[in-house]
Amino acid sequence: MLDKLKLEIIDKVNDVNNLEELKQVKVETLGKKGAITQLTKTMKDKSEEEKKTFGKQLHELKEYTNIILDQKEKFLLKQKIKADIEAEKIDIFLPGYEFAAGLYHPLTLVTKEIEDFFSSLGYSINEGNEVEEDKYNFEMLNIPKDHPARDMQDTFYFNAEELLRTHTSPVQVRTMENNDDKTTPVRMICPGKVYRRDEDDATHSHQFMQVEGLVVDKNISLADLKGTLELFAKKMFGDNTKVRFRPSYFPFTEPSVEVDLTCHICKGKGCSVCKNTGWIEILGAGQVHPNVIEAAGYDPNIYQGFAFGLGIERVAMLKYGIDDIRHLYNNNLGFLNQFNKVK
Ligand code: 2U9
Repeated sequence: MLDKLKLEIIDKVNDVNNLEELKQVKVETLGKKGAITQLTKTMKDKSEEEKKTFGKQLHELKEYTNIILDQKEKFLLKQKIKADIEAEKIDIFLPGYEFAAGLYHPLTLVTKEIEDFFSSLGYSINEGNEVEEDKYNFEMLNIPKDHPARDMQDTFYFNAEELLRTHTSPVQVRTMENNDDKTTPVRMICPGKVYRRDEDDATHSHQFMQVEGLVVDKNISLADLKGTLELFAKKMFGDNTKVRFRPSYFPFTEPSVEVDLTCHICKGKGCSVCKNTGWIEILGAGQVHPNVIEAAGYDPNIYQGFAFGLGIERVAMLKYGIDDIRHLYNNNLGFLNQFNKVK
């Protein structure tokens, strides 16, 4: 009788496919109402002789059942862990997520290119404050209080003395002023934001960026300025670019020039970008006015200099063919993503 039960238990354990089913078999055999437990309860009705033999066999069956249930449980557990691992398997060959690496704003690209060029000539790059004093923004640049040149740079004033700088020139004035010995040569550029009370349109903005440069030393002439700007033009707009100087006026330079480059689109033949002239005006420049050299504490009889200035937006617009300055300030990613995509 116990042999039959043993075979039944073996069959059941063999048929089990998972831990749930195994638990059920345990209940059916060794549980309170399980087959083996029920048989144990019949012991009390047996004779002493039967109790000995039957009891021994029943005990052996119970031990045996415990062992095969245990073995099966271990087997099923192993199988489950294996299946779990299979299900969780990470495919290391799946392509990863692409992170946007970020990219430079076109104004930053142009600024960096200008900085790289002038650094290579030994210029330092100086930054100043956007809030300036009338003294540094105008007076020390040979633009006294009643000077008509102030009208050309309609200004945001905080009060009679403080303003938003209208050009980066005060950075150069301060650099010269800070050179205590007044004999140290100056070779610097200053990129940065400037402010003028302009009406905004396709080519004007009340806030824009400039790079100005200044060289002060002995024996500096307009020839040095011309050579420097010629090299600069070729670097920014290509090796065949030519430079043309026209007389102009700035209070802080004398003589002053406006600098045109051959049009990089039509190579000088004439097109809509250069308004059929073949030339594009891009820089202002000149020999630093002796009054400015003197105001900063240098001796104008010994030291001369040249200075130049350009609008970064204008260079970016020409270089990249941008038709409205406002595109540069709108933070439209469709526009910005077109520049120097970093992968
Ligand atoms: C010092 C002495 C001289 C800086 C100069 C210009 C000519 C010039 C304009 C170009 C386009 C400004 O952005 S723009 O509107 N700049 O034409 N700037 S010379 O001259 C200096 C500066 C500092 C001490």
